[in-house]
Amino acid sequence: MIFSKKAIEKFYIDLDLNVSVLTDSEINEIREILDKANNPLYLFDDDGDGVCAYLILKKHFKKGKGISIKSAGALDTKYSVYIYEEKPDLVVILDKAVVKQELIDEIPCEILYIDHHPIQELKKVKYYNPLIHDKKSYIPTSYMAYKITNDNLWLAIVGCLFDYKSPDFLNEFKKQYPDLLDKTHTDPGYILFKTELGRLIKLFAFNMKGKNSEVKKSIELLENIESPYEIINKTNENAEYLQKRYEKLNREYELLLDKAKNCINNKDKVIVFEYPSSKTSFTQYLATELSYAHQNKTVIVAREKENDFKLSLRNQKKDISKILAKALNGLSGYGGGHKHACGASIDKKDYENLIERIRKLTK
Ligand SMILES: [Mn+2]
Repeated sequence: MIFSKKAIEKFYIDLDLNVSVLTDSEINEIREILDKANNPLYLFDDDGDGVCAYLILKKHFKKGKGISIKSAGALDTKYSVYIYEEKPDLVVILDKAVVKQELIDEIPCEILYIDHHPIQELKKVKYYNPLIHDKKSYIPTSYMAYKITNDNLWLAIVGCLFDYKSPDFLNEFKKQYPDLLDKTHTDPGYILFKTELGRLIKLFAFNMKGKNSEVKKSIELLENIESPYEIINKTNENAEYLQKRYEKLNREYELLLDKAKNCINNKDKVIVFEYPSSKTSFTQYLATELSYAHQNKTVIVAREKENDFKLSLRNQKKDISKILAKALNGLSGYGGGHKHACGASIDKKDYENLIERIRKLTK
């Protein structure tokens, strides 16, 4: 039997409706804790999903402060300084793949950890992860933030699509913002790389990059943006600043993308692209874009950093997280993530070996 494209898309959307997110009691518990807090400190992953999850919660509960944490590496005691400075009565960790018990042990207040990376065993944390209920689920953190608040649908859309997920409320978004997304589009890759909405998502993601002081300013400005049109139509100074920063970083990104495209060998099933640490890190976004354009290939983007390479790996068809775990066995490195998108760090001495192993395992 041959299914029409529409029927297939509908099937996937229906499937989405059945995934378990968090339970109602978990959602209520989070709401109660956030209602009660006076000065929550949010520590969020500095990608599109992390920042949107933060913005959704901050805008709804209207209190506390947010600090973006670099994606590469764990949330560890390096970050204790923020706890001492801000003296929060609640810490909310969002979208961080790895959190160290040593940091948790130093935090004197209650901790909420809301995430969708592989499950971690931690003590003294209220931990919310949809994988606990359904290990096949793929629910971005901004999706959960939206379920907690029922506010700022557009931010949830930005966050989910950044994480390559078309959520079940995409149709609701199309109803509310018909000029931002044509109703036929559901493919996250298409929306990300071929539409105006995709450009908005990129603006959020790229504003989390570059100098710390500039990232801080971008976060503050984003907290005061009320609608996507403010940014798209540059209706105020804040929006202009965000657009300017985006455009500057995007020029850098486009150059890198061109370079990467020139490295692609049509016959090779693996794309490997390396770039130096002197440049801004575009590893995640670049890997996703290359993977969308080459859906039958494994994509590895590697950024040189001191003695290591920081990698982003993508494969739209195969379970790259299993392949990565196997390939890392016995090497000086670590990594993990989701089924089709992973990150890793590897000592330079083992880098070539790791790439060779991934080549063999993805054959
Ligand atoms: Mn995420």
